[in-house]
Amino acid sequence: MVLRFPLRRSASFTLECRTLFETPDPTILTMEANVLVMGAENVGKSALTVRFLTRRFIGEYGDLESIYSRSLDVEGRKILFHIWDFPSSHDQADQDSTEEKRIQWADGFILVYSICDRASFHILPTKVQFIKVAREGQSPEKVPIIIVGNKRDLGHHRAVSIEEGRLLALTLNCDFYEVSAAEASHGALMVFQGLAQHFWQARLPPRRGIGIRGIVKSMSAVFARKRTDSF
Ligand SMILES: Nc1nc2c(ncn2[C@@H]2O[C@H](COP(=O)(O)OP(=O)(O)OP(=O)(O)O)[C@@H](O)[C@H]2O)c(=O)[nH]1
Ligand SMILES: [Mg+2]
Repeated sequence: MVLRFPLRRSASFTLECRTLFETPDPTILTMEANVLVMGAENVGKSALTVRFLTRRFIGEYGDLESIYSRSLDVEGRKILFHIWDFPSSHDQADQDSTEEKRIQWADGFILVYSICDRASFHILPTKVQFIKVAREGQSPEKVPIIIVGNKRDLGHHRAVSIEEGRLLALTLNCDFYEVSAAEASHGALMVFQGLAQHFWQARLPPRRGIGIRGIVKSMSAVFARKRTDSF
């Protein structure tokens, strides 16, 4: 089956077979996984994504929507992440069916809030509930959700304590990290390593997922946009 639907700023993408396969070195397993980054406006979804992709913090990210890929070696195993980052304004404008498609595409979810923005924290239970309803029947192990409190460097503006973050994650059966995408890259790395552990434990079965070969925008495109100020 091949499905196509439009992505803002991307032509289309195609459903292809995703596989858990062995590379030429039979001791190294490789897996692919789709990750959806969600959360309120301005919380640092793009900053966190770009940190993981490039280890850099570029400050302003505009309203770019894209799916990026990066592979990560975790304990001798390789995982290829496809990461869908979209602006929160698109989320609000979207119909439920688009949100539903994104959620069905994903194998795992990163829900970002800003520790300086209480409203961005308060929307998380609704988001988690939406995911759980859309993916009903699949155990939490098979649909990992990571809650990330970002902007940890802005402690003087803190509006959500780390204990509240931990408690909410515990209540919703999610993992939890507090990070600063601005300050360092290890927080973003930890988040994706945590997701990788879940995927390996769940051993994603080969199934039809949305492949993105040929349409993934490279990070050089991101920086090209920035250079021309047309971000
Ligand atoms: N101090 C600080 N600023 C951050 C951090 N992460 C992101 N920012 C800033 O917060 C603003 C929003 O970051 P984005 O990554 O664009 O936020 P977003 O969630 O992708 O926003 P939308 O795509 O519009 O929904 C930018 O000015 C970033 O530079 C952080 O960890 N610390
Ligand atoms: Mg963004």
